[in-house]
Amino acid sequence: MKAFYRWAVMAVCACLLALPATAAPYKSEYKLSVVPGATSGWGMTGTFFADLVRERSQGRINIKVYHSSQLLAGKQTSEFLLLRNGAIDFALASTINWSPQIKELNLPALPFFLAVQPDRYKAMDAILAGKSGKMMTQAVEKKGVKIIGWTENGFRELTTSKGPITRPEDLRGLKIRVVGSPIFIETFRALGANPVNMNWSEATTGFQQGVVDGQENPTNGINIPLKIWDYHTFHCDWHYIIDPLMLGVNPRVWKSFSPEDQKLLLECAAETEKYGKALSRLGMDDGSALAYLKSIGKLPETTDPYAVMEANGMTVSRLSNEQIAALAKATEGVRKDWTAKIGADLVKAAEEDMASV
Ligand code: X2X
Repeated sequence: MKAFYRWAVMAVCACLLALPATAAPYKSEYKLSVVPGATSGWGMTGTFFADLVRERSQGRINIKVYHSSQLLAGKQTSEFLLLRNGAIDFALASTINWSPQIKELNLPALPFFLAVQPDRYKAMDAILAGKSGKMMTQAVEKKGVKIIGWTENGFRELTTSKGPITRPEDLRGLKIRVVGSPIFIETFRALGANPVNMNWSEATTGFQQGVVDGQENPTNGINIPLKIWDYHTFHCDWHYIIDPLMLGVNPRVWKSFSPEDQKLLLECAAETEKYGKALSRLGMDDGSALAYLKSIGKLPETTDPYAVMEANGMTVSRLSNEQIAALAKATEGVRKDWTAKIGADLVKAAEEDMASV
């Protein structure tokens, strides 16, 4: 009898070893994380990607978007770790929220680094297409998440309830809500403000209750969909940093897709890049965003963000180059300290990429 069992176990093992190595079956649902809500430009971009993938894969790859930090228990800076360990399959994520784990991702948050460029959108595109963009992608992949594309949440503009901001002096003593990432605290302290960390999931309540005097977020992506004018009536167009978005995938999930499906996902990511950038730049670039959204039949109702803000009672301060230069000067020390933390080679590569346009 014993011999029989031994034989049976060996036979089963042999059969298992002889089985062809088939790929793991696809999941019935892949979870994609997005920090803000479904009506934000970022949220719409996440939905665009998921819909496109479902359509092109004829339903084989079913990505469900979880907006409003639902998969993160409200803690946006834990997203990278949850994606890496597989609790989340995909994320359309801001460099800001992953920068506590990946120091290179602080590059786009270097204050006034892009704002002083002759064409700030071209500068961003040059970074993503150039050596510095590759260096950021590699830094993320080295830490354990696959990047399949980039897009954009937009340049982050300041909104406040206490009066127009055009000079560093105007910010003195103002309580400003910022994301829980150290470079933000240092930037706003350098400007004389009093920065307060708050997760986005709690920020709107904070604005409502007047816990803070201001905040910074992209105009088309967040401020307009949120109707920021309900809380803050002053908008300062200072373009002080940009918020690029990454399309990240858990590497084990990525490997489970067939080569054809990996190609399909990369193609969908490339279209998502164009869509997300156009949404964020609409009414603020040379007209390319408007033309693109028109061409794909996805033009929003309003195409002039400045008119929308003014129609809703906001005072919009569009800063001159001199005013931006004065604010940039006040944050010189932050750029210097953070260049060392980010890596001088990466900052230099970005400068070279921007100079190439
Ligand atoms: O928290 C923010 O301000 C937001 C929604 O823009 C980010 O997640 C970086």
